[in-house]
Amino acid sequence: MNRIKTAFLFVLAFSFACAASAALPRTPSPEGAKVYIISPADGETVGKTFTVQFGLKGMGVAPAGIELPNTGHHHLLINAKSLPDEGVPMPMSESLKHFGKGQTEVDLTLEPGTHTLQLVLGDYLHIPHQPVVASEQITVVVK
Ligand SMILES: [Cu+2]
Repeated sequence: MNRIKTAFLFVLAFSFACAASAALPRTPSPEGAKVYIISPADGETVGKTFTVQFGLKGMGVAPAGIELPNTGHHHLLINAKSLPDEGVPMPMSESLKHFGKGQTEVDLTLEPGTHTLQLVLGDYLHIPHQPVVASEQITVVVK
C-alpha cells in the first residue's frame, strides 16, 4: 500500500515540475496595436509631481485577472535599461509599476533630474503580449 502511495506522490510531483517548467502561453496582440505616452511630451520639463497619461490604440484596457481578447493593462517602466522578460509575468517594483485596475494615467513623483518613461502592455497574467506592445521610451526633465 505504501509503495502505491509513494508512486502516486512521485507522479504528482513530476506533473507539477513539468507544469512549472513549461512556458506560459502568450496572449496574442492584434496587428497594429500601439501603446504610447500622451503626456508629458518627449523631452518635456516637468515639476516634481506630474501626470503621465497612457494612450492605447487597437486594443482595450481590462483589469488584471480579466481574460478578454485584445485587452491588457498598462505597465510603466521608469529609467529601465531594457524591456522586461517576455515569457514571464512582469515583476512589480518602484521602476516597474502595474496599473492592474485598468488605470490610464498616474500622478508620478520623481527626484529632480533626467528620467526615462516607457509603457508596456501586459495581459491578464501581467505577461507581455506577442508581439510585445510597448511604447517609445521618452525622456523627461524633472526640475
Ligand atoms: Cu500587471
